[in-house]
Amino acid sequence: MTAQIIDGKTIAQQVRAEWKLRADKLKSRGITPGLAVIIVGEDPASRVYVANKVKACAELGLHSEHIALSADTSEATLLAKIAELNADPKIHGILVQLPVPKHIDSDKVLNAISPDKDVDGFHPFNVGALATGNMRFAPCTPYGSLILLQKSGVSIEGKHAVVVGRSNIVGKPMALLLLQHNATVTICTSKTVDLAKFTRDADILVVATGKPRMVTGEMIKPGAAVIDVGINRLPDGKLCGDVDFDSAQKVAGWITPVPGGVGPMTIAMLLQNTAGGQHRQRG
Ligand code: NAP
Ligand code: LUD
Repeated sequence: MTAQIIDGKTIAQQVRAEWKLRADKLKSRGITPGLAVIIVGEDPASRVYVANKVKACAELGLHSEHIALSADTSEATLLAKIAELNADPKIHGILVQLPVPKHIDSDKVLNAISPDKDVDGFHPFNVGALATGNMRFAPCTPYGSLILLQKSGVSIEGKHAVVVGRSNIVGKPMALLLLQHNATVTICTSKTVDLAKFTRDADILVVATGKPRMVTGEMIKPGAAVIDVGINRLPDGKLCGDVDFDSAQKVAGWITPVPGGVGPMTIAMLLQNTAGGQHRQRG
């Protein structure tokens, strides 16, 4: 079997085109959704992602503010900036790109963003809403991964979904979204004993570990849908996922490539959360 490649770039483009139409309609009613993206420090990958987010906003005709703060910015300065944006009526979405430098407490920062402008879906209020089945803003990367499965015709209900990784930004919200769609969900971590026993039983396998090519074809159930969230830069400068694409694609039924899989969806879902969530500030 050779897997069907899930083309994240094309699907992200479709999502963006749908939201362009809706953003145009909002504009004709005098509403321009606005996103503020804050980056602290000089991490090259983060800079690329943030620049792409701001560019994507412009393409949709959204208002955006790109706030680049130096790596030595104090936590207090960052919190003051967030407070200012919370009160700014032009801004409907606020995102602080992670990671932030070590001297800043990321939980404190995420808690400071108004839950009504939390387009990343990382505020505990929105995390709780997702966990109780009352989704408001879903985190962009897992939400985008869910859309990839749905748009590829992968059925979720009653299927065994295995999520490898339990981070707050990917693994945990991914598991909650799959559960919400009636999958039977298993979450694996670095402490899981005999990982392959679980991955081999997965109809849907989502891998978000940050370990280059750690899931190989022999760990995958024939015909499974494999979502590779990982983005790793190899010494030769090339990107690779957490799944060994070459061996996995011979076994899987569907698979996302890296690049061109989940990454572009993260940005598309951010646009959706910004344009689709703007009503939360208009009462
Ligand atoms: P993270 O915070 O480092 O979490 C990694 C998770 O993987 C942890 O829960 C860890 O378990 C688990 N893990 C590590 N090694 C493992 C192993 N050998 N077996 C089983 N589980 C293992 O990473 P993250 O933020 O979730 O990101 C994961 C990957 O996705 C990274 O490559 C990142 O660059 C990428 N990413 C991509 C996007 C995108 O838009 N495409 C967005 C976000 C992240 P413990 O909890 O036990 O330590
Ligand atoms: N922090 C994210 N930190 C890192 N890949 C992203 C990402 C686009 N607050 C906050 O944006 O959602 C976030 N919110 N994240 N990430 C990772 C994570 C954050 C990662 C990849 C891409 C966003 C992306 O466009 C392209 C692809 O996979 O095809 C490749 C881009 C390249 O480097 O060539």
